[in-house]
Amino acid sequence: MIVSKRLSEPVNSLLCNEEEREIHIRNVRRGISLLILGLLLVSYSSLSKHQASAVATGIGINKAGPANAHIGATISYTISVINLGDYWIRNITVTDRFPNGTISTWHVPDLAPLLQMGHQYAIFGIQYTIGQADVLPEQPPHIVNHAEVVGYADVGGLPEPVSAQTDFPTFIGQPPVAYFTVSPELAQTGQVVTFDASGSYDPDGHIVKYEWDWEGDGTYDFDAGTNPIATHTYPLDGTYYPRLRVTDNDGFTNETTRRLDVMSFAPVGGYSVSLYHIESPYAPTAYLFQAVVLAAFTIMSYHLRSRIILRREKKRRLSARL
Ligand SMILES: [Ca+2]
Repeated sequence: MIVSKRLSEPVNSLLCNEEEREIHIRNVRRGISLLILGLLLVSYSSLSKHQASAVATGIGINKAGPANAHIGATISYTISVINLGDYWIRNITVTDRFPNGTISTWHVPDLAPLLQMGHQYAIFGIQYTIGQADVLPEQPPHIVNHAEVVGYADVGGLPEPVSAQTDFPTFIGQPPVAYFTVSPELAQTGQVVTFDASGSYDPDGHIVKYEWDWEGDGTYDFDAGTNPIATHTYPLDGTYYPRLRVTDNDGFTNETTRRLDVMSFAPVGGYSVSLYHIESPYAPTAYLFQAVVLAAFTIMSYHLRSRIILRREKKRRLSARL
């Protein structure tokens, strides 16, 4: 209304003097400027309303993956692309990038026009082994997986570019180190064997769980909680490979195993002695043996052919043979 009123002023002032005429000319110019500005505003406003009401386009990208991982671990991410509008989206390219420059690209089929927004259309899975170079220097240490999708919404035959991107962080921790000792290292059947995992540690946290697999058969038999020391008795002789699994406060685990020989002692005249063959790094050219006695014997000498001679005060001889 203001614009139109000022426009009408010059028409009514044609008979004014020269000075008034210049003023009116300036008013005319100002009025025209305001008119143009007003038209621009009206055009912009109507255009915005048109876009909001009639053109519903858009594309989204979501990603899922592990929140925590450690260097050397192979992790999996999934990427889903979502049509946020009611139009076909064509010529779609999904690009996935890690900090070290590893890039994966997918060219995917058109996204169909959908009756409802937010429909998830495609899922891609990628596997990735984390390297030291991937870790960003910020604290806490993490890696970022960047994914983006670009395409064109087919709006009345006119391609309208659509795109979306996302950054997915995975925090990097260090796994614990599993270590334990066994006492005694050569056990008898029925003897209580003590397992001590106090030497286990976590470089960037602490251990929250110790688990034991007594036979090394892959099944963990005992959850010791936060107690690093446990005991077990083997009823049968044999060679076992007890296994320890430790879990740290980030949920990372580590395992280790060691050999344990459990022997039945054959009594020899009221005393007993056993001889064990221990794995040797020099085999088969050299071997290691260990003798275990159940009484207060003193090993006086070892004979060839894997034979040992034991002697007590009474000079009684015992021998064992492999
Ligand atoms: Ca840790």
